Amino acid sequence: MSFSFQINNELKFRYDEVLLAKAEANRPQLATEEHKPVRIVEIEENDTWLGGYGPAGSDKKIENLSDYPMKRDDTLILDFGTHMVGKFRIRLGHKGSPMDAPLFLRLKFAEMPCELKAESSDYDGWLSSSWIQEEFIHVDELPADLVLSRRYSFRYVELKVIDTSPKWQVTFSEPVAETVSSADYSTLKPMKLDDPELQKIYDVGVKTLADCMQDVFEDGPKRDRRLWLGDLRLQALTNYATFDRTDLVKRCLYLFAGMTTEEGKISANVFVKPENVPDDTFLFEYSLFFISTLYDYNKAHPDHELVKELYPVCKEQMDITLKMFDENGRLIPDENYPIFVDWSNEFNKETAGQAEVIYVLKQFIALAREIGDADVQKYEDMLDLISGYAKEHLFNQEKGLFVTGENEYNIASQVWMVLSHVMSDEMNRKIMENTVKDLFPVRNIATPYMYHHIVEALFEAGLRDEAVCLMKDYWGKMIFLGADTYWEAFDPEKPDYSPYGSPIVNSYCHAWSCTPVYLIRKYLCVE
Ligand code: RAM
Repeated sequence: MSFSFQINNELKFRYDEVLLAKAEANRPQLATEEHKPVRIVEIEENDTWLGGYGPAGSDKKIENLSDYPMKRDDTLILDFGTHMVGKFRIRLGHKGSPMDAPLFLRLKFAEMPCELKAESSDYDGWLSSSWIQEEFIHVDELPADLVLSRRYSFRYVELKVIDTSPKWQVTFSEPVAETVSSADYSTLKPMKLDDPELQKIYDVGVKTLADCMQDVFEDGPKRDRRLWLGDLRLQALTNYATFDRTDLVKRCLYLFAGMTTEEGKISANVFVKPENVPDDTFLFEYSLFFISTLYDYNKAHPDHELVKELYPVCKEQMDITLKMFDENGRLIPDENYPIFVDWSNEFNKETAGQAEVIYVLKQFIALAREIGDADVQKYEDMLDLISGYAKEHLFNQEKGLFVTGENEYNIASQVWMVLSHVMSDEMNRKIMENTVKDLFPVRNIATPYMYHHIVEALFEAGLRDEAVCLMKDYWGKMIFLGADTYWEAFDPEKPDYSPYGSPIVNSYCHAWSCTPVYLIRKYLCVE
């Protein structure tokens, strides 16, 4: 995917009010909770933390917060102890002479300490700088309760006094984070693992999912704070293994189904505030993953009525996708409908894209059979053609690997072909063994989203030890680098990597990274 925005203003969307009313009816109640900071910290250079900065204890005690009057350029950092999603308030007082000038204050909210060290004025990435969680506020009269109206995603809050006056100082007391989520921990399926490392990986995954569960499955509560289809598919799978909020999945399915283009194409993401609006951005496989999400839902909670209701949306999308194949069954990619696979663009994605269609087409056929679609044979034939092309033209017998583009052999092609089960189980095992032998260690993969698929393919191919090892190396490394929740992007070889040109707008609680929970439940726990 190129680093550019898609702008398709001319596109017309259909709004299906019946489906959107059902999306509304499945809107979950959000629960709120109040949290207090656990300590005051300094942010210091520390190589063991992401970006080279970590929290360190301070001489200041949180219980004495109001005893620390602050003046021009003073800063203080509150540490809430773990990741929070919610609103922030604090009481402001003043000390010294009468208040002869307004207070000018900057507040910064950070999920990771390195965000506090980055200066927003230096930011020149391609995503809006307005995502940086920072407020500049004037207060004319003190004392006052500063109640910020926006929702933030953070563990740390930095209070920086830009100015008071030489005659008086500001004091702070009663900071509170009022968190919000639709994840209900009382419904959480408990998990006790013998391996403490895996237990930690599991628990951080649950926290990541919970903090992204709002009135839709958000991709990240810091950014983009909206419903993306590729993220939804993985969140829904993890949700079935944990909180099991079926209403939230249904709501998200109805939102996508209720707002397709006139030809039936499904957006990559939708906005729900202030009203439901589909984005004019499209990713090749994200559109398709609507079908997967419905298929997975029906597997977790069989619901024939829902399948019947949403099948026409699946069918239109599948038909749009199948038109992108030539008569031999080869996918002809369209750069205006990019195959995503991962944020990295350092590898060819065509074979992975072909495999993703096989993966989804099989699920689609299962849905078609369930509702008794008379066209099912047509789709079976397409599956044979597309799978046949993959086996005959893309698989190199000698290497035991799939090729892509100009004679390129990459991990993504193998992984998606294995996940699509285009080959036999025995062959899948060989392909992943060859992948480990010839293509590992993993390089130039930038997201937990793609690492998820690599680990899953290893499990599917029966390489359990390799799967566990990669999961520990990758998600374990995020924990080692200070993660309370998993990140949107992480390349262990380039920890400062950002798809957007600066880590200050990266999201450090990102739903598509919560999947070790699902993988552990599915492949390591025989319940
Ligand atoms: C980003 C978001 C989202 C992801 C897309 C492809 O904008 O982080 O989670 O699905 O990229």
